[in-house]
Amino acid sequence: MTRVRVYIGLGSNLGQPQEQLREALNELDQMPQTRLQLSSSFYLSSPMGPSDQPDFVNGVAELVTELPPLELLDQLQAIEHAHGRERGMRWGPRTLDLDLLLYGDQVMHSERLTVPHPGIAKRAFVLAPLAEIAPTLEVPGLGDVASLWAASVTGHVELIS
Ligand code: ROI
Repeated sequence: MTRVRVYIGLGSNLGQPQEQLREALNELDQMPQTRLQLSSSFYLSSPMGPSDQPDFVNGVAELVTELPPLELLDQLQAIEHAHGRERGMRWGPRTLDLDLLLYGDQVMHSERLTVPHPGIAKRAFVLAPLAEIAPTLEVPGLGDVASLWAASVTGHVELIS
């Protein structure tokens, strides 16, 4: 099997968000045929979507995996589920969100999965941690991460740890 480098966006604004992210990083490293390579610092970010919810803690992880995209997505959703994630209000608060941002240099669209993640180009809460660990990474069709981060406008993001 080929080994593919993938990037996962982590986010939480319920139930001790930093703990949620720390546990999730361990769980990502324990997925089958997958290793955690790098993780960003954690960032506090103002909520995108309804503003009457707590600020988010966000981070990004770099993994190397042999799992095909949809099997990786299944694993990510199982971890979200184990953290008590309920599919509630659109753009509402959540205990743990794991977004598959990039799967190698692949571009794919299906009912379950769009890669690169459609929000990647604009969201400062994704680009700040991604630029920390992979500034020169090319996002297929969009350019390098550092340039996208410099051009991003949405929301306040600050380093917390
Ligand atoms: N807002 C921020 N700042 N960070 C997130 O991870 C995040 N995730 C979401 C919504 C609710 C859209 N807003 C977010 O799913």
